[in-house]
Amino acid sequence: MRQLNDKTAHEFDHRQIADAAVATWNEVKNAASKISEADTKYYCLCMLPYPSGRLHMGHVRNYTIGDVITRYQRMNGRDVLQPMGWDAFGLPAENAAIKNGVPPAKWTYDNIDYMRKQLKSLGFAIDWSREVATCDPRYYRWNQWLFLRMLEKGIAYKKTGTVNWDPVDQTVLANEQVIDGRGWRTGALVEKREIPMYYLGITSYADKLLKALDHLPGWPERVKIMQANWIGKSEGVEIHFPYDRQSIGADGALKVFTTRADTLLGATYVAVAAEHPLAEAAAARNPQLVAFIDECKKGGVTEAELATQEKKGMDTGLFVRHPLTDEKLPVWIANYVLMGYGEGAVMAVPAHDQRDFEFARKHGLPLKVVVRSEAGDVLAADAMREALVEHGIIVNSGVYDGLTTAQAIDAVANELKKRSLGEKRTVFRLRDWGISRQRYWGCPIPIIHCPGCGDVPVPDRDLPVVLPEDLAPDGSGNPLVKCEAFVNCACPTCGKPAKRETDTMDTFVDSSWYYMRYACADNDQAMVDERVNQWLPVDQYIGGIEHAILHLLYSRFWTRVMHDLGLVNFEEPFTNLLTQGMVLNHIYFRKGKSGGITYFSPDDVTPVMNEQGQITGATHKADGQPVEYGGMGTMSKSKANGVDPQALVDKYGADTVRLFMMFAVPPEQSLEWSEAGVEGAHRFLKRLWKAVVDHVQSGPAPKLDSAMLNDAQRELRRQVHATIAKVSDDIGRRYMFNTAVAATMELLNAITRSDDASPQGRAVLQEALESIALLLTPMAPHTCEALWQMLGKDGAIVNANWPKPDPEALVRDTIEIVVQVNGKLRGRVAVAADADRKQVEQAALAEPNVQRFVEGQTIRKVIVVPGKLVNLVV
Ligand code: ANZ
Ligand code: ZN
Repeated sequence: MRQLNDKTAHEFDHRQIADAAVATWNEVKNAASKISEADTKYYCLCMLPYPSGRLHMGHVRNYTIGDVITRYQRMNGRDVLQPMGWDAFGLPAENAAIKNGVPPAKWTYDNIDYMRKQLKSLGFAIDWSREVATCDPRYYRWNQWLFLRMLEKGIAYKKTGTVNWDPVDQTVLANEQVIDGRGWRTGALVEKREIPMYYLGITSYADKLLKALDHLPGWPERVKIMQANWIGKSEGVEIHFPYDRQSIGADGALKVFTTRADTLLGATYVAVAAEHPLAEAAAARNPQLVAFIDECKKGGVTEAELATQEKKGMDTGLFVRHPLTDEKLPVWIANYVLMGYGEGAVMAVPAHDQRDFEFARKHGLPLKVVVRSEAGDVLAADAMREALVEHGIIVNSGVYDGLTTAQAIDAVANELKKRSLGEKRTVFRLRDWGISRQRYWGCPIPIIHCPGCGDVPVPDRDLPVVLPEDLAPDGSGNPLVKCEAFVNCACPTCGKPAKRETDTMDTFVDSSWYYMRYACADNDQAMVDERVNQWLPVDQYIGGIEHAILHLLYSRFWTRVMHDLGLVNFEEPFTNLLTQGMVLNHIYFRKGKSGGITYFSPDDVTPVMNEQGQITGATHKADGQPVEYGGMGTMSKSKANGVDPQALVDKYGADTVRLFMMFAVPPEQSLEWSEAGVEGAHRFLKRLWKAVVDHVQSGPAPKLDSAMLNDAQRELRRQVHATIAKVSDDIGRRYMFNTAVAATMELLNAITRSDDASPQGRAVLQEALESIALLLTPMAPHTCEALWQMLGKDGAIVNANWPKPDPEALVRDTIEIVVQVNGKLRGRVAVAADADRKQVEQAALAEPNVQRFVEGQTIRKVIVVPGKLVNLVV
């Protein structure tokens, strides 16, 4: 055990305290994770950081929450695993390389070294022996291996996909590199390009992923809703519109998907996506259409862009036939129809669909009203100012008139089925997961392109396909393409010269299973082993809400694939999920003459407040000129309102920072940064420190004898045990770390108020201070380690047992309760004044005379009059 020196024993010197605590923890191997019996394991996982260079406050908050839970569970006797790793591939490393010429590998590994040190300085009980970096070939080898297994099963496949193309830099851009439709570096208008890419068939798991959400009670409701919406299950009808032979010149039918088959008789045209085969067929005969289709293909590919763009369209001159009336309907190309959803074609019902309505009005297409609202009249098409989209009663539709929307959908679907022109169908909004990225700093896709054999999977024995680490991108595309040593290889099948795939995998692949690898990080023979089944699923996962959809959905999918391949025995990776809130700070800015905005750090301005103490503006410290106040917002570099955790750790020590984070608000809420709050946390630790120093100065306390306590001593002891009960519940069950800290603060107030130097007074105080130290260990472990030593305790506090409330100490006062059996007085019992029904009932049944009267009988009813009597009816 590392001893504190004399000086430390009197002053609260956070550096010395931390050094001594860390030395102690290293000796007792506090963070080591070993599984003994499966039923005591507890896997506490925080989302792994991207090694951007320095920790930010969001990391500190995330990892402090994880560490509090970890330490609490360990003190409660669980075999805890808390690992850490690095989500180390990705674009920022390439951007840094473009800026400084440093290869992404060096930049990344340097950052990892620095951030690892930072994490260690925060005192997290991380088992570093399991560290994983996703850019390490020993890790990504298994991405490649599983990709090949998916390829064998047909879960991974190749098809053409659309990417953003920067025509000036001649490179593919990630979505986040497209700003207002232009390349981030060149400002050139971005084009869409079709290139071959690899996809993972997540859509074939869509239904399972959706249904299983109902069996994740430990997940926040809003995350489950976001996932369900993303999966986007839609039940509707597929309808076939036979081709008009004369105009199209071929047999066949245009398929559409609709959720409103009840409006079929209101369809006045059909619309297809620009990429639809019918659009292409029409364009072959009409150069104007070619130009229009090209125009549609320009612009971004994100959904937000598609939703907001102007509704453009063009008539193809082709017709299809209405499946029920045989009427001729024109085929239009419309930019609001997505190729990737349903059939890439819609039956347009302008009277009842808003997009169709806007489109029809713009292009002079007719409206047919076929639904009226339940209470209302049939609307006149010409007078309509927007579509009537609500469900209602069918009109102007012959045999379907008078049916409700739901009834008509069924009737129309039946009729279409009879005619073989359609049937009910379920479609998902979820798309297959395109994993090809035309980027250097990622996991190589293990495929070799051979002129003779085609696309040949790299044989397992040749894995990993190692990414050369000495390349530095310069902005003009993927440097792998120019790296002959990487590209040129022999075909594994025929041995002739061939070329390696230069696309790398989406970094979401890396984060889809890293949490499994921690359990078996040292296995260089297999992706996973039995230890994964022992530790997993993760008992508590903690991370930001920004990962609510993609990361969690991909991880759930990846886990199911591994389950179906027989690699793991669980289907869902994360049993409980906690999404912590953001860390916010004040935003200050000035608008420039040309409209540009300059942000200022809160450190560089003096706020101006109104009478209510609210900030209304500020002045800049340097020039004294006014600065505008933008309210509270997420800490970010772009808003200049970040606070560097390192500066705070250096100034106040890790425990202060940890304690402030936990004390300010419950973990799911956003946390408003407050320097005053940090100082408050610091003062509290100093007060606690002083209370212990004062106490131990009079030598060891005598042994506590609860029978000897006076009223005041009993009351303080009661508060100690009530605090133990509350903090245990707050940390262990409710995750209300803020009220847990508040309860220990109140207890410290009670301690400092009592000034009892009698032997039993000091004994109670000793117990109280030991308890506070134990209860605060999860939040402020360094300080509590020192306090434990000062209080004369053996062993490391981080390995001590979590305290249990003494029920006897909790009894506030006893009162006498009358016990009746069938209304007759049979005894009196003493119970705690605050005893609940159950306790009162139990005390009554334990009374010997009462027992004689109820013996051998079933108690049919128990009537409790609180504070007065119990009547047992037999
Ligand atoms: C006719 C209709 C009439 C529609 C009506 C709606 C209202 P959800 O619920 O999201 O699944 N749709 C189908 N495929 C499309 C595509 N590829 N691109 C754009 N829109 C498409 O939406 C299903 C509805 O979205 C379908 O029902 C179709 O329009 C449209 F009064 O068909 B509806
Ligand atoms: Zn070959």
